[in-house]
Amino acid sequence: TEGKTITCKAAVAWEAGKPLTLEDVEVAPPQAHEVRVKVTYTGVCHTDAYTLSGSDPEGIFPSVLGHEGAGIVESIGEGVTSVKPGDSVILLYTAECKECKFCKSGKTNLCQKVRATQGKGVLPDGTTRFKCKGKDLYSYMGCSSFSQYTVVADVSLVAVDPSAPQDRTCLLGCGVTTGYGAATVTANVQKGDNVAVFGAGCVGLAVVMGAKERGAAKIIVIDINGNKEAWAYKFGATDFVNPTKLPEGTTIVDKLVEMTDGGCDFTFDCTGNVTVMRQALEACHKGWGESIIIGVAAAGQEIATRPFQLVTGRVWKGSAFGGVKGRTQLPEIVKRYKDGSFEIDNFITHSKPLKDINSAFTDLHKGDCIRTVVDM
Ligand code: NAD
Ligand code: AHE
Ligand code: ZN
Ligand code: ZN
Repeated sequence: TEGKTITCKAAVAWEAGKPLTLEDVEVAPPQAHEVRVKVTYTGVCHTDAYTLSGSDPEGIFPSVLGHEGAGIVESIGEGVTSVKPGDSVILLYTAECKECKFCKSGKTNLCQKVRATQGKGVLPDGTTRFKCKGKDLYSYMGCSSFSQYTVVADVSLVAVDPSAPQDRTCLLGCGVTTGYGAATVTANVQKGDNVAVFGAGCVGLAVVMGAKERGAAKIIVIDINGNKEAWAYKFGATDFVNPTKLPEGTTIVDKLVEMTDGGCDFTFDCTGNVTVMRQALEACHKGWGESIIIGVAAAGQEIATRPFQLVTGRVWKGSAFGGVKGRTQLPEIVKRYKDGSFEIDNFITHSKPLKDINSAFTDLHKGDCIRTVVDM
C-alpha cells in the first residue's frame, strides 16, 4: 500500500447537525513530514459532538471528525524520523514539535507548529489527503480518527509500547489525559486540597482520578445527571452534589463554600457551560482558590464574574489536553497503564463497530455512558 492511495471506510460529516454517514473514502499517501496511520480504535469525545452540532467556530464541512485515536503506522513521508511503519501510535490533537517558541518555553504544551493549518482543516501544506465522491474532505483537529486510514503531521502522533492495547490507549489521545493532566499538571493539586469537579464525563472523572492520586482531602463532584453519582464514587469522589436537588434558596456556590469551610482550593469546569464556569470560580477559596476551565463553550458564549472575585485572590485558568506534552509524556503514561498504576479500562463503558458510530453520540448524553470506543 505504501505510496498508493488507499480506499477505506470513514464516517463522514457532510454538514453540521446531520448524522455521520459511512462512506468509501480515498486517502492519499503521506507527503513530506506526514504519516499515514491505520486507525484501529477511536474514542468519541464530547468535542466531536460539539463540532458536529455546528457550535464550533472552527467547525468546517465536509470533514472527517474524531481526535481520540490509536493505530499503527502504515507508511511515512519524506523526512519522517520519529516513527516507522508498524509502530503503535496515539494521535495528538495538541501537537509537540519540540522546536517552536511555545514548545521551548517550558511554560505550555500548546505547540503552534501546525495549529493554524489544523484549525482550517488542512495539513501544514494547506491541502487535505481525503477525497470522497470527487470532493475534498477536511481533516479535523489534525487527527481525523473516524477513518480507517488517516494522514497526520509527524508532530501530531507519538509511538508507544506496542504491547499496550490500542482499544485502551486511544483514550489517552484526549479524555483521560485531559482530565488527569488538568489535576496533576495545570492545577498541580497537593495533598489535603479540597477539590470540586463540575461534570462527571470522561474528562471530569479523570480529574477526580488525578486529584485522588495527589491525596486531595475532599473531592466533590457536581452533576445534574443523578446517574453519575455512582461513577463519581467509583473514581474516588468523596461527595456528590446534584445542583437540581438543592433546597430552595441554596445555590451550588453556597453549598460548596459551606462544605469546604470557605471554598475550594481547586475547581474544574468539565461541562462547557459558561454559567457553571462562573459558579466554579466563585466556589473557590478567597485568597488562593484556582478554577480551571476545561469545558469547551459554544460560539458566542462568554464568561462573566465580578472582578472583585479576582481582586480577592481567586484565579481563573484554562487547560488544553491537561497541559500534557504528548510526545514527551504519553509513553510514560502508557508504561504506567501497563504496570497497573494508571487506570483507563474503567472509563470505557461502550464498544461498537464503525457502522454504529452515530449511536455513540446519543450515548454521550446518557448517564450510563462514560466513553464509547469504536472498533474501526
Ligand atoms: P461528557 O458529555 O461525557 O460529560 C459532561 C458531563 O457534564 C455530563 O455528565 C453532564 O451530565 C454534565 N453536565 C452538563 N451540564 C451540567 C451542568 N450544568 N452542571 C453540572 N454538570 C453538567 O463530556 P466530556 O467528553 O467529559 O467533555 C467535557 C467537556 O470538556 C466538554 O465541553 C468537552 O468539549 C471538553 N473537553 C475539553 C478538552 C480540553 O482539552 N480543554 C478536552 C476534552 C474535552
Ligand atoms: N475550536 C474551538 C475551540 C475548541 C477547543 O477549545 N479545543 C480544546 C480541545 S477539546 C478536546 O476535546 C483545545 O485544546 N483547545 C486548544 C487549541 O489550541 O485548540 C473554538 O472555539 O474555536
Ligand atoms: Zn476530546
Ligand atoms: Zn512546537
